[in-house]
Amino acid sequence: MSELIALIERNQDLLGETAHSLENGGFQVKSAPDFECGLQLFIDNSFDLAIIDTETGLMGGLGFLQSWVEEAPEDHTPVIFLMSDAVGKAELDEIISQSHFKSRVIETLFKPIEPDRLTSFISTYFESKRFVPPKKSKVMAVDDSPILCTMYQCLFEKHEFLYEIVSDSTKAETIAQYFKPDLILMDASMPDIDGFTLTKNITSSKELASARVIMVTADSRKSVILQSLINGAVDILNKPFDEEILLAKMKSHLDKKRVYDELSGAYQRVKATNERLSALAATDSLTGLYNHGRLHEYLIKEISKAKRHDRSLALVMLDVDHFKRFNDKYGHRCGDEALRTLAVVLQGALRDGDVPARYGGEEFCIILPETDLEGGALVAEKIRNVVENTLVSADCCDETLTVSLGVAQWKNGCSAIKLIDSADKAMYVSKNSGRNQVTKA
Ligand code: GH3
Ligand code: MG
Ligand code: MG
Repeated sequence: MSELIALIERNQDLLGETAHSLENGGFQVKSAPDFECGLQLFIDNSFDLAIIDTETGLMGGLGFLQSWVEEAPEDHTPVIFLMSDAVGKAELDEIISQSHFKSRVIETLFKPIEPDRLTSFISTYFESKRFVPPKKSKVMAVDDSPILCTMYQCLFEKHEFLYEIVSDSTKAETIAQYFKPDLILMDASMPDIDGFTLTKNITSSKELASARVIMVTADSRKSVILQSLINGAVDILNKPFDEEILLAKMKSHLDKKRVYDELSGAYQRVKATNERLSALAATDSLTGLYNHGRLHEYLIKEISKAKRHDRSLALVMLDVDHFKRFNDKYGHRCGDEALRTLAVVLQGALRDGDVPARYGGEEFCIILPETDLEGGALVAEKIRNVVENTLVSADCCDETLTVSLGVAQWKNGCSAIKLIDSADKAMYVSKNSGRNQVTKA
């Protein structure tokens, strides 16, 4: 997502050219020609950066920022001031350094300003904010030999790794759990617990599954190599080893680990976004209930379950009575609030497993698994009664609404569409018979 920039500039030409240049640079821009409109922009949006013209007198832009700081002290939008050269930079810096907002002002630029240079300055600013220095690699060595431990320590210090050196194999697992190494140099043969068992235990824990283990062993037999790999090591190094080769192996595996971490982080982010999107796609934004599309999917599944297990299934269709009149009287905002309240009432009146959905407009649908026509009619009557006695929106009115309902029971061979259709027809019978009632199909 591109950054959103506020641009408050009285000079119309500069405003237009700067906005155009910023948009070409990939930013989103919202602009205002004066401080009054600017304040409204700040109230309505959350900006990543604000460019504010101080205009002729110094206090214009600074005064504006001061009032915004008082209005929204929690907002920390960084600011670039645009200055005419009427006031010296030293004087301006002095005033800013004494202000409450000094930490937010990242730059003051003097006119004439070339829009494209300003855009490139801002691009560099955001790039530097996005830059995260690569983190130091964490390495761990497990070895009962004091000589090797000392040698590892010198090597890790020299190459600035974050490290842990463990000579007692019984402590290795615990230390690995809290240190979370990227790479482990594991001695194969140790008293108490051998390197194979440790490797297996460590790499089979979820948190350390991606840690790279290099088995260090004096035994070069094929069986040892196989045992190392089977237990989760990614490489083997034979003792005595050359320090350069050890370092080359370490770097190669640490590089691979870094790429793996980046990819798996990106995968997790994409997965989380997809989950959010599919939840959004399945729910109605006003009420949070399942939407029309999801209702159909769900109903088809419930019908096949009812068929498979020879169970009953009922469907209730509900339409708010005279809702147009309500909207006309109290306005759509209050109407929306009433629909939200109705959704809450529905959820409260239903048992686990019953699924309410917004069919569309002021029409709702409820799937009632393991419920027959009589049971469905009882649920519908309960809802009718609760709605009739519930204030729909304490904020805008002290009215209650009523609803008309139709109930249908699924029968073998009946499709989802047919079932909805028969509940709908029953609901219209309720409408035509005076509303605020339940009709069975
Ligand atoms: P009836 O008793 O015959 O159902 O009358 P009604 O006025 O409820 O029915 P009609 O179909 O004439 O009008 C439905 C109204 O519902 C009109 C429409 O503006 C309103 N409506 C539909 N969706 C929404 C919504 O999301 N928010 C609000 N506030 N109103 C909505
Ligand atoms: Mg209606
Ligand atoms: Mg309707």
